[in-house]
Amino acid sequence: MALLFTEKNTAIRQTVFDALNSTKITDIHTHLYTPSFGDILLWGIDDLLVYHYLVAEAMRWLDVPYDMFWAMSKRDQADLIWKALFIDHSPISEASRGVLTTLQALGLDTSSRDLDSYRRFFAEWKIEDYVDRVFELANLEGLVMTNDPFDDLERPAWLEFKAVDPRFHAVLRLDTLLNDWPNAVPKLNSWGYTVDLVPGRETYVEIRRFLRDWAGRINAIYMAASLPPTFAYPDDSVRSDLLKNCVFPVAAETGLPMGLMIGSKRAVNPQLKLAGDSVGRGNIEAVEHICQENPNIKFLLTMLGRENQHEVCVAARKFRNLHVFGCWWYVNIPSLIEEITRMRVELLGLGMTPQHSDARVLDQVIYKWSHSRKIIGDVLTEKYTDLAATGWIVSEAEIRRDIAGLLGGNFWDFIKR
Ligand code: RAT
Ligand code: ZN
Repeated sequence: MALLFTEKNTAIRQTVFDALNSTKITDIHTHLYTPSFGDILLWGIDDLLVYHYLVAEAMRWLDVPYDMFWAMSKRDQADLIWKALFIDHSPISEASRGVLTTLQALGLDTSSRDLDSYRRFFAEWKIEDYVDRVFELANLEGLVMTNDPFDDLERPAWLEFKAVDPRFHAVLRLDTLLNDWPNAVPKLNSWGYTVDLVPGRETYVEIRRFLRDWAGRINAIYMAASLPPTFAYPDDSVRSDLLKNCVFPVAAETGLPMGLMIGSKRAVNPQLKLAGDSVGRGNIEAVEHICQENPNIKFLLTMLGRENQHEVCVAARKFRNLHVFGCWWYVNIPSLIEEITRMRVELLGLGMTPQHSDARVLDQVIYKWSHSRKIIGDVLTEKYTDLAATGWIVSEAEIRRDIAGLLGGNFWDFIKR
């Protein structure tokens, strides 16, 4: 029979970490691509170094003009960032430490600081083998991509029907459609969907057809959009109109959940490109309204503002069609992952998905998961220890069950519900 925990935090800790380390993860939101899509799947030391989280940090030390930086080769940019963030200063930010955690896990000597030797290491790998190695090191079972049909780099790959690695699940990302309608309209028309700048009945029909077509083509497991802090619903915007008349009806009809990622303030400094987006506090009222109005649709929710995290938990207590996930982007740092995970456990118990990686570079799943696993483990150890103090006996099998839920099982249950 099961192991009993009536005291010792150390025994609990051991069991929690054994379970965490041996449970395969589904990473429910990344920006990675199936290897058959070619160069848009980023990996290796130079891509790790030019990650936009690090670009933003390096730019604070560099005085190179933005244009000049962007005109440089990836390798030269990486050299600059390496010098600014790893050599001239100690790499203690979360994103720079992450590079070192990754290199170390791959067996490289981080004490050598020998960037060229790291480059030689990556040059030896074939991507197909490397994907397997990274999955093994991160203990991933599968991951979820971000797939926007308006992305000119990605769209052709889908239209050519390239084989998708079954570990890579697709998500129909609706950012362009919902956040940039004036630019979406001419493209949709050129693809054979007859839509008007001022949407009406005919446009709704066509957008619903577009959503069904693409959800089917990419075999999407959910739809999603990142939304600004000002996101309101309902309001008199085209976005609300499209959500109400196109996205929600298709979600209801297909059973696909809709992912809401609220709080990204785009291009606060456009010269930083991808690194130039910021954060703002979002409105939980919009989420409450949406969940209330659409009890037959499932919603995934993550919010970017630290200030929103408490009300997110409370909202999830009110709506069982709402699944909270991940510590997104600027809250994906150890101090806040700990705070948010503890808060979620206290308010929602195990009914959520505590983390996703948001990896843009394949290798990042190694550090993002190793750092998060440690924090999730610390929080769970504390909570099971508190439980033991009440006299409740938790078995090892139950701890494993709970952790399997947190690392992907709850997400799949929600998707399939
Ligand atoms: O975390 C990131 O890399 C951001 O740039 C965004 O992509 C964000 O995660 C998003 O999904 O919009
Ligand atoms: Zn993302």
